[in-house]
Amino acid sequence: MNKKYVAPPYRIKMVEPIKITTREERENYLRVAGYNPFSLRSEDVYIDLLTDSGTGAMSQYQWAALMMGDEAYAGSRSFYKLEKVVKQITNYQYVIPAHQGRGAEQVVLPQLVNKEGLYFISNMHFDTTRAHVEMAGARALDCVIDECFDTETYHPFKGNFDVIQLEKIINEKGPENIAGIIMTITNNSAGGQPVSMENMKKVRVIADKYKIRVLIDGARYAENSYFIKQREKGYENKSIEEIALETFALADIFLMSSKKDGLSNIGGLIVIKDDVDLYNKCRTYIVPMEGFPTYGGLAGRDMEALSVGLLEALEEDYLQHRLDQVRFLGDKLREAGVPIQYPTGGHAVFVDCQKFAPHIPYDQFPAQSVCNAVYLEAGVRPVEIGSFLLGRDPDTKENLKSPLELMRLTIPRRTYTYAHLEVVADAVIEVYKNREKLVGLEFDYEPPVLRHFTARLKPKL
Ligand code: PM9
Repeated sequence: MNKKYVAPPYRIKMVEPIKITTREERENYLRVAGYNPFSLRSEDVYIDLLTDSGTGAMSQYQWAALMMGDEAYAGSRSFYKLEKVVKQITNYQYVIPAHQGRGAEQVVLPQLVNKEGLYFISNMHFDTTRAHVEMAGARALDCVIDECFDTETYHPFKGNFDVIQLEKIINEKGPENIAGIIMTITNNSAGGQPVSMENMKKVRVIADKYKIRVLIDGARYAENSYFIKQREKGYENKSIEEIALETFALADIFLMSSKKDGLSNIGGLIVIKDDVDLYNKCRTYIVPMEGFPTYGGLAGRDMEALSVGLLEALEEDYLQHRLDQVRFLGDKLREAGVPIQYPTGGHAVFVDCQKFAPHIPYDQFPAQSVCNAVYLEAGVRPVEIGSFLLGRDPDTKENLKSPLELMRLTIPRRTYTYAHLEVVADAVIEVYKNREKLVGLEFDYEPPVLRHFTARLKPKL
């Protein structure tokens, strides 16, 4: 193993067998799945890189903690343990659990939309966040720096806000029409790319100037903090905990899918700095949506596992190995000439499919076509992040053209080895060599919301 990539700071105590299938079998599975890897059965997948959400391996300390779960409906001991950890990490006052990230979004976002014609502005909204913004009756605008869309050129913080554009949008729409600024850290949709502390501070200054609240969509805030430590001047000697605290100080609300940097298989968080009115509204609204405010859709044991996982995710040895795994796969692909979002981000390698399959038009979903080919090649399941995911304009109903057509090879936490990632690299490189044979896709069935999860497609011959 190349010394540039550190070995895991853990050893294996339990194994989960995975099945190797033949190409013929995979052709059948994919056809039955409507050419949408979301509809594959996981037992028909050899290496599952669909998502890093809830797919990581828990530590012995988390498994042990599960046994301590207090399953009381109200006032569970496990809730108070979770609350203490979250307050320690964030320095915020109010904590409400939710069953996962979108559970937190469905409770909080409608509270912030009190009239028609409101907007949220983000560096880049994640798809469920965008969906909840729109379902609450507002509109979601993205304003990330241009460098984000230039996949070849190095930039240490491709997730940064374009702060000039941000202020321009606020003035155009009117500050009274901006329901919130959402800092998505890391910026999932364009490569798990980090946002710098300097940039977040500038966003806060603008938000204060126009009296707009700031939300953190922080599913991967620990990875973001590690990038800040590695890449931003002045943070080399700060701990990840210190960087995280400084980050949270810049916002008012923290929404978390804790299936990522919570190192848990399920869970979400609503964390509010000091707005007691908002907290009370969320506490009321969560009851019919998710459950009583001391469990919010989680079992007591889930809250126990999360309390431990949140702290483990801040450990530097763990973060270094995690980001090295992603870099390892990215380096292998780049060395073979495969176009990827460079530098690699926190949780995945994103392959640039506009460059990979330029002969497939955006509305025939080039990245989805590459994902399917990689599955056929080696049983590896990637996911599309492009025009298929983006969906249609809510007003005109036209297919939106994504600025990037990406195949995401998402690395679950503490789950696969460098050897698995070599298999993945070989598969992608093989498909790349035969890329002119790839064909576009068309709909067989298109659901009205978040279509990429359940749509059925067929090759456009
Ligand atoms: N992200 C992901 O794979 C899981 C759903 S799509 C397979 O990247 C951010 C930045 C996310 C995110 C989920 C959510 C929603 C909010 N913000 O999935 O509801 O990356 O826990 O979180 C996924 P939940």
